[in-house]
Amino acid sequence: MSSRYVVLLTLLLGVGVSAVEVQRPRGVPLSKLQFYEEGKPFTCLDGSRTIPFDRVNDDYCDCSDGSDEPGTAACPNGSFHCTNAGFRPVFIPSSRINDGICDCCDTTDEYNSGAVCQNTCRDLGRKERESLLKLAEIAKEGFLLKQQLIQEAKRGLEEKRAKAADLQVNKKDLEEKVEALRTVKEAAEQPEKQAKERHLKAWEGKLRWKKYHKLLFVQGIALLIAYSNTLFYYVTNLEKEISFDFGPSSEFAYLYSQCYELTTSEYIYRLCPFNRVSQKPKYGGSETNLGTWGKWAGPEDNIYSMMKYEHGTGCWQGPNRSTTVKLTCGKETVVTSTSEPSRCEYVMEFICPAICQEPPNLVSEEHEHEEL
Ligand SMILES: [Ca+2]
Ligand SMILES: [Ca+2]
Repeated sequence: MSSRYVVLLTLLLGVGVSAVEVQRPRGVPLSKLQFYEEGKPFTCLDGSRTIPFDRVNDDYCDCSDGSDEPGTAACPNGSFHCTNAGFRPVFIPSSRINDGICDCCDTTDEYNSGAVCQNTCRDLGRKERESLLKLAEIAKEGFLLKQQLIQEAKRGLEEKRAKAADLQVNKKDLEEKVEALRTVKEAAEQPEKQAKERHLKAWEGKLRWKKYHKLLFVQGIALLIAYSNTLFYYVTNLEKEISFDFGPSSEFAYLYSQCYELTTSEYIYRLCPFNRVSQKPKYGGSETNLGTWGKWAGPEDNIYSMMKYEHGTGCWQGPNRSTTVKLTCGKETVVTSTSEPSRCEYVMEFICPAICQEPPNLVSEEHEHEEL
């Protein structure tokens, strides 16, 4: 069938192809048009043989790769190209040509089956553009939020680093003092024991306490030791926090020490980023650990797109529970779904602005008639 006929048929059927239709054999994409020269012998695209041009689309399979029948169902391995002007071009297996089911949104696969197909390409294209624009809008707002998060994280972490460095100095100093006092305290608690250390002798010598003085002194030291333990704990936590990988610009730092919940019909899931994931039955029952913070686990080119939480509560006769958290861009920070695609391995979808990338300019990306 000549390409001229295809165009004529299309016009007669009134499917309204408004784009400039390049004449070509049915089912051939523009990118392969050069191999189908009207009137010249055709060489199968795999090079296996050369045939006269009138055997292209003659409904008889001549090429082993199916390339002589791009527009009929004659070859079992052929593929048909729908131009789908207004939407996305697509290849379908040639067995779907004239099978009575509308596969191409431009209706071109059903040219001889009697099936009544509506051209839905423009509608689909419009919907796709609308949803892309919407996504771009979200990405844009998310990306702006991310810039704020980066600024805040920078300030926060700088403060914390300075504080940690400061406390580190105090900690050393305090450690020494506490150590000395501990010895004094122990000695004071055992007055009958002969003091052996020099500084202890000095203390004992200077202060001839009565019993209750001694008691007060011991309690005071105990308090001081408790205080310094709290301080050590605080410093250790602070150091732990600033040692986390919060992303290239610390954009994920705001998630630290936060928790996000998702309630399903049965469970309450809880994600505490950089800490742990858990699951608790909605109507009472104990919590199950679905994994503690392991690492960033996205693909090499986007490593911050996934988090891995490992070594959760063991499954009966199975592995320890673990959770993969998939991050997608959005204005809010929220867990949107959880699932258990394979036993004891959970997947959590998590939206947060920190993962947003600078959105591309969509206006320059309109490609209604792009060909594959
Ligand atoms: Ca043929
Ligand atoms: Ca079809």
